[in-house]
Amino acid sequence: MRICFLAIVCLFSITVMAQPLVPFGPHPTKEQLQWHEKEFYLFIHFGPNTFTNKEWGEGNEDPSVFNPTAMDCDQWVRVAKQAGAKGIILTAKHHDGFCLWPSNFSTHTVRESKWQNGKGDVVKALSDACKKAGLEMGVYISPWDRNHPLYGTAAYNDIYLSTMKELLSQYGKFFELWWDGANGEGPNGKKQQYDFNRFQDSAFKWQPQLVIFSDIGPGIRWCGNEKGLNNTTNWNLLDTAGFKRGRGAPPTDTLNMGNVNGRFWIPAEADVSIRPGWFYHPEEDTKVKSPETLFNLYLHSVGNGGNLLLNVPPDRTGRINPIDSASLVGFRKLRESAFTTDFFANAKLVANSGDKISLANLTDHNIRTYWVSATQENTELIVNMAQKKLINTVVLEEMLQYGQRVQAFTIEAYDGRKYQLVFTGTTIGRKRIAQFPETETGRIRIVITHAKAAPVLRNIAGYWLSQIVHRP
Ligand code: FUL
Repeated sequence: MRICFLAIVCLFSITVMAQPLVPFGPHPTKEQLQWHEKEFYLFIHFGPNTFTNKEWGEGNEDPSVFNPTAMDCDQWVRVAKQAGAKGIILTAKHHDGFCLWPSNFSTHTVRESKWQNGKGDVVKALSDACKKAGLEMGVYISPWDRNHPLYGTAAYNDIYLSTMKELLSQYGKFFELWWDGANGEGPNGKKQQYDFNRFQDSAFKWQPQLVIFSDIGPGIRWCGNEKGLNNTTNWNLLDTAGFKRGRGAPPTDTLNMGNVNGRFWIPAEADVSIRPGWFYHPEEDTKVKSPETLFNLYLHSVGNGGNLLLNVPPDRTGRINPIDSASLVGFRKLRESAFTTDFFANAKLVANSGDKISLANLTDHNIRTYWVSATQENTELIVNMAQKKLINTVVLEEMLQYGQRVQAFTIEAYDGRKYQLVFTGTTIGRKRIAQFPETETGRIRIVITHAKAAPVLRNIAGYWLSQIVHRP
């Protein structure tokens, strides 16, 4: 009888212990997870505005103005790769309605331009260049169209669908589809009632793997500003009920922070231009953001758990200007040198809960391995470094497959007698780059004070960065 009771107890505890780890709350799709790993990719604004020096073309520009003299999409791709960007998103159609491919549903396209005697196709050239180089591509297709004669009528929704179909069925797979919220008047002075439900269903029918960007996703959300700044509190979750794209969008601070208990996994993408404008303007050649400014934006976007979409507009030759590419290369160098020497690499880790063996997963820089705490509140991780180090940065990463769990954490540095608080943070998400005044220490304590469920972390790392984040 007693043996039988013991056997039941054993069986019960084995079953409890073997409980598989399950996601807590909303969690990313396979495509969203791949998107999270991209961190940083380029945006390309290119079209008649490049030649007319405008930001928002009227839609009545003569298509012959579009005439790059040395168009070279391979160069764009080379620059992107040199910068360490993981993809390129092209404005296939901006608000002026000009199509960078010879669309059958518009008379305002590359076909009507002088470029390559009307035989050119920028979308094809870029998609060929990306495929050759193994870089992913996305498209921006502006719903607002200041050229199309049917804009402002129900028939335009069919036109938009047809143009989208051309793009999504002729150039291979795109990783992201970008829907801008702008909705102004068309040539007949009317605004359009966009049929986004149909647009969305059709886009997924043509390319099910797409991650769709807009104010309310469904794949990813606008971060609420065009300065490249994600919030330090950044939930990958958003409530979309009652909201629309454009004017009916959630408030910008909600877009920036997400909703702590949001119903859907819709992470933030921070878009910003390397120049003041989105399109190339020669007078802005002196205003290209420096490598340091770009690195600072990286800390504010990727370092706050989102992605960075950095616009680099080709100039009138059809190439990325050398000033911009030099800055991008400098930006890459800063990222690489900042995160080369991880002080936690050979550290001895001690936790107040959870499995001891898998603690090593936290410092192996492997995104597939992770560590699970056994407690929901006050998870303590002590990092005993091999030597004392001057440190000012700790990078933390959650295992997003299991949902976003961490709500608050602190970082303390041991001064030989006691722990001194150096950082207080809220969310972690995909990556949190926590920076604090430099301190010399051999021991760091990370305490996850609040979490929605037992924290699941995949990586922790410690660095000394010569550049400290500052609010731009
Ligand atoms: C905005 C647009 O109106 C700008 O022209 C640009 O394309 C930017 C990325 O989105 O809302």
